[in-house]
Amino acid sequence: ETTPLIASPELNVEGFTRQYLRELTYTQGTTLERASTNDKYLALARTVRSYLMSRWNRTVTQQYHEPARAVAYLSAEFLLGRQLDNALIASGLEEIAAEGLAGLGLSLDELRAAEVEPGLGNGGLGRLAACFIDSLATMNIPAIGYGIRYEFGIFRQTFVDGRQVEEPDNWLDNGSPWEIARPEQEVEISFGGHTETTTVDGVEKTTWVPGWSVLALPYNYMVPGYLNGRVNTLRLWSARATHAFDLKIFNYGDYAEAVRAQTFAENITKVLYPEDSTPQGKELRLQQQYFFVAASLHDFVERVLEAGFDLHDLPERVAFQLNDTHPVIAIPELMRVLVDLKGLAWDEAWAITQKCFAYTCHTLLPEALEVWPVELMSRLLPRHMEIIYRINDEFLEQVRAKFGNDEMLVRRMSIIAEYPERAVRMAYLASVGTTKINGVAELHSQLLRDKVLNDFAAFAPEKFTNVTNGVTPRRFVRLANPGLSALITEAIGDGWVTDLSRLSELEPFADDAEFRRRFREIKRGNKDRLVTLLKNRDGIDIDPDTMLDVMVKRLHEYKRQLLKVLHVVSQYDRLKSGAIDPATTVHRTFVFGAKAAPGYQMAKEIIALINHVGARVNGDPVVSQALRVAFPANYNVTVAETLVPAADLSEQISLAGKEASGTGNMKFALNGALTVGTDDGANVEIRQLVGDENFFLFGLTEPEASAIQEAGYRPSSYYEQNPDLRRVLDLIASGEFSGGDRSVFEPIVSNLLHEDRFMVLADFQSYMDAQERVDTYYRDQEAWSRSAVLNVARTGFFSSDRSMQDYLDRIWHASPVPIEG
Ligand code: DL6
Repeated sequence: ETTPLIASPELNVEGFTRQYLRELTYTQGTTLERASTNDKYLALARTVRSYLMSRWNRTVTQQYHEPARAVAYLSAEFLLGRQLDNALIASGLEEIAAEGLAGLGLSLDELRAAEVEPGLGNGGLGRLAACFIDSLATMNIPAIGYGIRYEFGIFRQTFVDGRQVEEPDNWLDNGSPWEIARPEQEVEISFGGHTETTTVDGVEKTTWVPGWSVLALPYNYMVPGYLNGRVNTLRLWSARATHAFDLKIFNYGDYAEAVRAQTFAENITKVLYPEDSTPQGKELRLQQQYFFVAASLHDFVERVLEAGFDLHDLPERVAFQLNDTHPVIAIPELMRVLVDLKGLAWDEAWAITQKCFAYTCHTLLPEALEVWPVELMSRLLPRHMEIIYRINDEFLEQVRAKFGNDEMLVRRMSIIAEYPERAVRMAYLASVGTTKINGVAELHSQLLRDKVLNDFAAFAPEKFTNVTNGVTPRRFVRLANPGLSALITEAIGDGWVTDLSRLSELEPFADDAEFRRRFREIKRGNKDRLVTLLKNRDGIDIDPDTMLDVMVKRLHEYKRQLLKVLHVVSQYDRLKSGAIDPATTVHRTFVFGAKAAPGYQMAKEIIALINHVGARVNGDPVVSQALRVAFPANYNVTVAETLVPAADLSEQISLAGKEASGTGNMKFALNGALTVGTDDGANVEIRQLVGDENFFLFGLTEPEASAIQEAGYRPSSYYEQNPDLRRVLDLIASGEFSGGDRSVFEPIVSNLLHEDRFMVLADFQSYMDAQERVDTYYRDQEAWSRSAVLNVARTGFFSSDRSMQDYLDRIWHASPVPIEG
């Protein structure tokens, strides 16, 4: 390239202020006096962006010619959270910006609050993708994230009479300063039609004759490394019609018909599917998946070719990571590109494809494993269906060769399910078409090998590995918890921000009374920040002098918010009946945050129950002296950033063997909350690291739960045998929390008594006992804060930097490339 890289504005208060006023005046087109808060925020975002821009250009330029292997992370979700703060710390601008703005009479805090977070994900899976790209940039790995630019992200939740109501998330309405559209790099993506096979010189050649197509328009987002001068790219695709509209029909006067094609095309990236862990199998969803995957592969492959590399070397250029099954259609797509478009022989193409892809599974629930009806796949992607059939035929031949003609086994392992309808099992396609398959915590990876994908593990054991999840310490400690960050830095220096294992150096400070006092003071300050947030945002009053007992995560039966509710109801009952004294018991605030998938009825009932129990608890003059329930609506990344640092107790209470990993559990422990949790997901590793004495373990283990299920689980027997449990369930059934109406929560109670798929009743007593231990321990604030400090000191393992290093060592085999200059 011949264009000289223009240096960033000067990194000082004067340089910053000049650039800010330039952005406000010339880009935003306003003046300090006239500007709205949004104007001021947008100018600030663009100012910060301008500091990173030359580094971004340098990274892109260097990467283009870079022979090093790059990581391409394919994910239908990237739950980014607000961008401004992260860009500020990554560019080292935090203090300069605060001072520069103050000089203009503006408040950084006020402007940062104006940013609407991009909610382009449902929960853990999407947030994990966002942590991973942050870590890759910080670790200097050449990497690109590929995903979907949903016009509407995860719905905004409100409560009406305690029930969830969903509203559209129009996050783009106030402008989107963090994205840059690249219309000249748009890609045409086809669907439908049929295939044709011809024989040329005795060689069969199949071509796809698509029925319709749309354009994929890329938007680039910067992913700045922490103070290292690398700015990677997140490329999100947006759908456009191939032709704006039909002018002939328009002129004829049928305006609606004239824009029909456009509306149809743009629907593809209109909205994020709000189902978490339970795919709905909708046609539009498959369109979304193929749309972003085909555009991303095209984008990457063409760049590799343009840079002068050979397609046979593709595996040396890239590791495509499939974030769950959502992007798995990339496997037949790459085969189509290599065989049909680039003319490679099938076997050659298959060897390349298998080497390029790796697959991460994020679930253990059978219903969460995506399957697509053959009928739909054939109609929408007829050539891909043919390719999948051939992949399957060749794979099953290998199965027969390895295991003999065990037709039961062959049927079990077939990528095509025959029952209840013919369907493509995407997790199986992923297992066959990749070089590595990983689970997201030790226990999860073990259960994948032993249960969910056991046949595949027997077939190709070397493919299976584990990478325990992690979270980025930049966002979830450094930014979210400035007080604790400063204390840690004072004690051990600031190296922990990019090497979280250094937190272990804090261990001796757990025995230092003054350190613990300051730690408590910071926790108390964080609670004060939460008090202000909840008051201003939700009109909720909480008492910062109570224990903050927090359960925030998607609402799902397996996560067992119901078990938490049973605990709250039990405490309510005991306070009301005088069994415990409100003056002397440990005072707690139970904080819930959870969205339910709009079509998940039971989850929505549970939300209503939490809100109704909360209203009763908070409204009772006796009970509310000791207990309060707070359930702020629309829990999101921004709320998490204030809530997590304030928490005392982290609730991680899924039935063992159901939560793949969890990542909230890591964020809480890193911020010095103690966990009450089951032996599930990454809780297992958290407990091993922090030590049994600093963790409140309860509940069945996975083998115990499985054994009870196999023997025939009868939840009502627990009800019959446990008078405390009986009182709690009877109280809910009595209408105590529904204005006397016994029918309102009857479905919940009846489900617990007769089905209870996630064994809430089986774990009830053990959970109550653990909560007793929590209360006792909390009374000893010195002991509690010692444990809290040890939680921080011993959980450095859960940095997403470490996860990335594990992926690099075990799966990607890519290396850091510092950005020059
Ligand atoms: O790996 C990230 C995250 C885990 O921490 C959670 O335990 C798991 O439930 C979540 N999985 C999903 C499943 N989606 N699908 N399929 O969101 O992944």
